[in-house]
Amino acid sequence: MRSAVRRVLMAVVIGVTLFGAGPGLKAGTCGSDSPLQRGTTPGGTDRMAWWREARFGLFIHWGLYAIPAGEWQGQTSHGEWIMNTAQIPVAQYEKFRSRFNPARFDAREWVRMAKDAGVGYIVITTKHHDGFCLFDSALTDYTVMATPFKRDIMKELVTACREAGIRIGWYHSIMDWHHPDYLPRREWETRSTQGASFDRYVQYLKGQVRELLTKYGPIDIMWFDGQWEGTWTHERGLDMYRFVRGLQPDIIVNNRVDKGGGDFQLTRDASFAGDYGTPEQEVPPTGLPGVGHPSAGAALGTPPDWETCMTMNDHWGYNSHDENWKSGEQLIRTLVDVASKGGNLLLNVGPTAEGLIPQPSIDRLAGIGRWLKTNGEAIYGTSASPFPALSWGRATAKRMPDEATRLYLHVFEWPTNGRLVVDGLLSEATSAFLLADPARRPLATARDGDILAVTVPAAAPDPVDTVVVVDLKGRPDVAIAPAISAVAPIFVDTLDVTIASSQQGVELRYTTGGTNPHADSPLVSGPIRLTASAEVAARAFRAGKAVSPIARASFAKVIPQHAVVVDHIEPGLRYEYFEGTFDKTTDLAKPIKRGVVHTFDLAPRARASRFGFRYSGFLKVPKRGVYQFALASDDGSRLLVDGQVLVDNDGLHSLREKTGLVALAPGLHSIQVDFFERDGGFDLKVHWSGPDLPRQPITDRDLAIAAGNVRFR
Ligand code: FHN
Repeated sequence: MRSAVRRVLMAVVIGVTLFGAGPGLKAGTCGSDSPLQRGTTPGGTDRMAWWREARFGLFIHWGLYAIPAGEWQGQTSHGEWIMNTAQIPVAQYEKFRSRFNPARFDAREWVRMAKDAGVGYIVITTKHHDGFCLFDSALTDYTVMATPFKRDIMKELVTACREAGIRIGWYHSIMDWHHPDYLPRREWETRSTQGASFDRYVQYLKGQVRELLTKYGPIDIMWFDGQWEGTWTHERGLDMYRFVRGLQPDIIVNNRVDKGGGDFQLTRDASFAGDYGTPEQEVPPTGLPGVGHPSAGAALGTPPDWETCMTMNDHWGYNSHDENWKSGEQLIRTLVDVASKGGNLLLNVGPTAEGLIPQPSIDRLAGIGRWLKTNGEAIYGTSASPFPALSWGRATAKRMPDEATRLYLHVFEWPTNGRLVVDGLLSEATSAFLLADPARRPLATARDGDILAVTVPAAAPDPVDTVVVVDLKGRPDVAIAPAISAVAPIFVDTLDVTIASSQQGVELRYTTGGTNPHADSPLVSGPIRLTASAEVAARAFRAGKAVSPIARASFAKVIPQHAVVVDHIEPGLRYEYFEGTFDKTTDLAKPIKRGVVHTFDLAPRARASRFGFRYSGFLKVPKRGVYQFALASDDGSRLLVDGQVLVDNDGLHSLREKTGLVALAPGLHSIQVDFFERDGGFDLKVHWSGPDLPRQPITDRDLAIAAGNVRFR
């Protein structure tokens, strides 16, 4: 396909919302069929307030899998997935039930340990993917009540939590490898799916959620998981969120109730249910839309709430061979890193079959508790750092009375010259001291241009993280490059570019030819309309003096790709179906079946794993303009428009979305999507958005196949 100028960009567009994010969740009271609420109770108070105050939770993965403790037939790398990873048939795995007798389980001891560690809430597995329930359920005998232990562990734990003033959350897996109605079966399984009804399974799932939210008093969190398989849908997620909130309106629900998890398992947009995002085993970097320092938040609205969950070694469930423990120092710094970006840390322990928390976990929790005993003020109830980054550590912050701000400077790398340099801090410091100093003896501060220097002791009082407190007059005034944003970095006619900054009381000045803005450059007084390609630069000024770094962004005017002429079209999308063990879509070679579907539909597959599709046809582009294509898949996928790869989401991975931008003329453009699934969950979603086209799935009304000759203009 020729075109004079063709710009196809693989853009992960940071910091902008392209063409709108679809219908958001509407505020309103919560009931089974009423609109959803996000973050507030029916009375309008902020349900998340206690959760943000807590900042630190304890995750507990416990169940029958603690009995094999990671080992099966000589393999010692299993964890809570052992039933699946060791391919243990249901009938054989069920036998662990008669061996589950954690005689040394003591709920009060667990809660005391959590409280001493400085934990504000506990989230425990009521049922993991293996389907075994640690609570007394009337809906199945696959519970702890049918074991020699015969005690309702959830009841004992929730009682101990309430006595100790610790909040409690239920982890509950949507995916269930035991229930006969759950689909899909594991690939290696031989159980028939004859008569299985996923709808009936969802009734069972909701019935147990009802038990968990009506038999144990007020519960603070529902932590869903196992949402990624194709049988669980966005519609079911919305319904479950409403159902849970209808049972306990003040409860908070994580985003794995629905399918909206995007990069870092943060919720892609407000059309998905869930009160907070759930990054796993990683901490999102700053700079993601709404995540991290206020400049992102300020420009994009309130940063979303999120919580990183993390293991202390390499397994969630107990593995007796896993000695790869993170150090106490690493865990403390991870907690600080998460808090400095505005998130919570949910740190995991995997108790043994006897009901004991492993000693290395106990030791690490105790060490975190000792650090928090001295420095908890710098974590609990804090907000994200006002700095994009600090070379020597992290920062957290708190609003103080009379609009003052308390900064907590977490120093990991102690200065050797006794001078802690805070670069870019323009605010006036009113005082400084070491948080660990009971006498709060003042530390001297000095300003040197954009730098605030604090005189500190020669040696770090705490080599893991010494907290230096700096009190500021007013809100933090930090030299942060302005945010330059637009709906896309390419355009066909005109483009409105927005320049914003979280700094108060500044003039934003800009250039469009790439030169450095100066005090006499044009003033930003609203969106800047581009009619030609431009290198935009922006900087903040106060009384003629530059008070921020320079921000830069490029925007390209492009010529839309021509449409093709097809003599005769029919509705639909051609597909080729493949079976095999693939690592990437380019492995799709010999199709075993062909046909026509209405849209990107996996239904023609003959099995639930090791299969692939190639879809091809024509897309009816309604208007001239820039279009964004969003391709979400588990496992790999690629999307081509007019024969060019526009989105490459290939390889083995869990559900994730990538996007691409392209300028198109109105009319028919060839579209191809390649997809493969290896094992486990699978899903494929193709969305697009463009001029007067908010984000939506590509459906049969947008697609066609050629029934006649295709001619390129
Ligand atoms: O498959 C589970 C896994 O076993 C564990 O429970 C983690 C914890 O967040 N969640 C799923 C993996 O994403």
